[in-house]
Amino acid sequence: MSITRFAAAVASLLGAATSYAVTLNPVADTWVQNANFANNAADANVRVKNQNNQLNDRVSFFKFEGATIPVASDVARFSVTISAFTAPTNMTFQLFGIPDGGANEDFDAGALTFDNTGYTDQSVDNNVNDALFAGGAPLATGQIVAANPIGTTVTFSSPALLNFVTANPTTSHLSFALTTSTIADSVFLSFYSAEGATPPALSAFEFVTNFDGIGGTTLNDFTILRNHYLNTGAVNADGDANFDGTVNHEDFFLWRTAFLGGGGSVAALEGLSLPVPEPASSACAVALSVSAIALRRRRRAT
Ligand SMILES: [Ca+2]
Ligand SMILES: [Ca+2]
Ligand SMILES: [Ca+2]
Ligand SMILES: [Ca+2]
Repeated sequence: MSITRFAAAVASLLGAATSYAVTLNPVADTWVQNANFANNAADANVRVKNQNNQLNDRVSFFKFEGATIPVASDVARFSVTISAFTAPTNMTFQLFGIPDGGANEDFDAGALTFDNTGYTDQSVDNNVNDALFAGGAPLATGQIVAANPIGTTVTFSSPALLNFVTANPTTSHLSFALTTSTIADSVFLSFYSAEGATPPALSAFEFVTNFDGIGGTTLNDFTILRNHYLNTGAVNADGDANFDGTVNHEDFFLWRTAFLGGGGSVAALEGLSLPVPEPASSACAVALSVSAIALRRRRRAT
């Protein structure tokens, strides 16, 4: 084995998990408002709004440098965090992708206005012309409810978003428009901008079930997952295969798929069990390791 190949093999065994997950913040963002020509590029917030009289209609724009997005990603997520929410109401948001080479894909946040974005349109019900965006429809939608406090994060994730993100040429920006389809005259909603306390984030990653970075996906990785099962604030090394911060049944399913796909035996699953803390989640856990839980119940019954 050459030194280069040996080094690559060692790197592979060490399993640098961070190379599978990339989280980006915008290189630029801003919000535009109908009948308002203020420059909002340096605002610590971005805003969306949809009014009956159209005057305060607001749409936000985000630009990312996407060159480091893993092309084999399994999931892509876009998230924004509420920074202000008065006269709150239940709201639905639409995340649109600006096509490669489309108008203002490389927008100048300091110059963007409602009149010159190329996409904003007060005559349609969601303030943007859907047909001009990638795929002619929202890549993903997100919701908040009136009770959501400041600090609530809204996450957008869908196959269309994943496709948009992974198909982006590395020479091209990843740019988005965020609008709301909810018409509400008095609501005042802001999300933190790139200049704010909790910036918008675009993440893309491959599932990683080799939690210890050693020897592929093995029973040792299951032990790690079990030891952190139902923990929040978790990282991949704790068993969080899908990078959502929680170790749960979804991560177990991913581990199981990878374990069996890598030649692990079904028989090896027989003796495994996971904590079952509450009835609501036990249905999932039972589905994961039926035999193990059935055995435990039988033992308890005797
Ligand atoms: Ca900004
Ligand atoms: Ca692009
Ligand atoms: Ca491993
Ligand atoms: Ca997880």
